[in-house]
Amino acid sequence: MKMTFRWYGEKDPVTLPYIRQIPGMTGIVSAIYDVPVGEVWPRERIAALKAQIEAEGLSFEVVESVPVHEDIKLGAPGADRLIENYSENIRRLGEAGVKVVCYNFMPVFDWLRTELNYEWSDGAHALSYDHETMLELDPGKGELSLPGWDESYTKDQLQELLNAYASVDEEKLWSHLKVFLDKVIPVAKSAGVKMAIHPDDPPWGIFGLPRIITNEENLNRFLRLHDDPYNGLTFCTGSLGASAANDLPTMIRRFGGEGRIHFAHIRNIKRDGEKNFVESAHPTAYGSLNMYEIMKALYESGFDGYIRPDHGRMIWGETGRYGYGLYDRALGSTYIHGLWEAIATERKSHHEIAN
Ligand SMILES: [Mn+2]
Repeated sequence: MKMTFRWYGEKDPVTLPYIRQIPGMTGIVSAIYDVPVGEVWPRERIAALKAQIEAEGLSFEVVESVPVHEDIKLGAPGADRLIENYSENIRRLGEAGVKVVCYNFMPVFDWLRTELNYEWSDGAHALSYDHETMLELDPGKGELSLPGWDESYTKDQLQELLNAYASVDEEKLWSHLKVFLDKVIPVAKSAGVKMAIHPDDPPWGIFGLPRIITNEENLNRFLRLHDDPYNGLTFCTGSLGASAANDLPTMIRRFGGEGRIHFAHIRNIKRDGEKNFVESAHPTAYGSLNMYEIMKALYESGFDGYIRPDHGRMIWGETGRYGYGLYDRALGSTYIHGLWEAIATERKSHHEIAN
């Protein structure tokens, strides 16, 4: 297990010197954020990012994300050229020493919440999702008012995109994903870069948009689409855990046991009913997920990939990027580290006794 931390570059109020002070922190997860989706990242920009991170004594081996252009997901004309650009990015990242690339295949929105400042009883703030409220925010119905998204698209752009997806159902999205994987995975393999798809967040379809990376059956279908170790998963506990039907430890043992989990996002959520949840503090007691069982399943499946504390709450007066403050993610990292140390120590002493 290699502990990492997501960093959004120069504009991130959380600085690299602070991140390096988190106990056990070894690496940074980042990306080139200002090159438009679909274009190739300049080699010198990748090299500069790497140098900046390594100057702080941290490694740069995980990229999150290399975003997939909507035309690839739509199977639109021009998808071939965009997939070639995507492949070129993977080649360049491999040359720079990147080992894992996280990406997702969610149409239009890569995460959805109804509130960015839900207040917990202790005064901490977190992101939350209420399904009834989400349905009322349907951007196809009227004004665009989606928290976190109303500045990313104009109303017209969004309507155009939603119209384009009207003819893309789940099966079409699967077939476009296969086209993408069949071209990109061989490139990734020769570049030494493991591809790790992020599950859909939340793991169900919304506004008529198809979502397919959602549950055990679909993760298995995804891995068989292009059955190669370089075609793997980012196992995001908060995303998959939003659905109570997902048995996370069982899924980790199954796919991790096959060596297909390359990156883990560890966070907890508190479910309330079938499709409502609030992001919680990381420890088991605060949410609906058993973090000890999750970490034990990762350990026992032989997980040796990258891990990061996923979203944290905003605490201690911190302000900044929703879900990505320093303090609560640092607490999460230390908690995850503690679980791992305890599990590893217990397993090793059992092993010594047995031998
Ligand atoms: Mn995640």
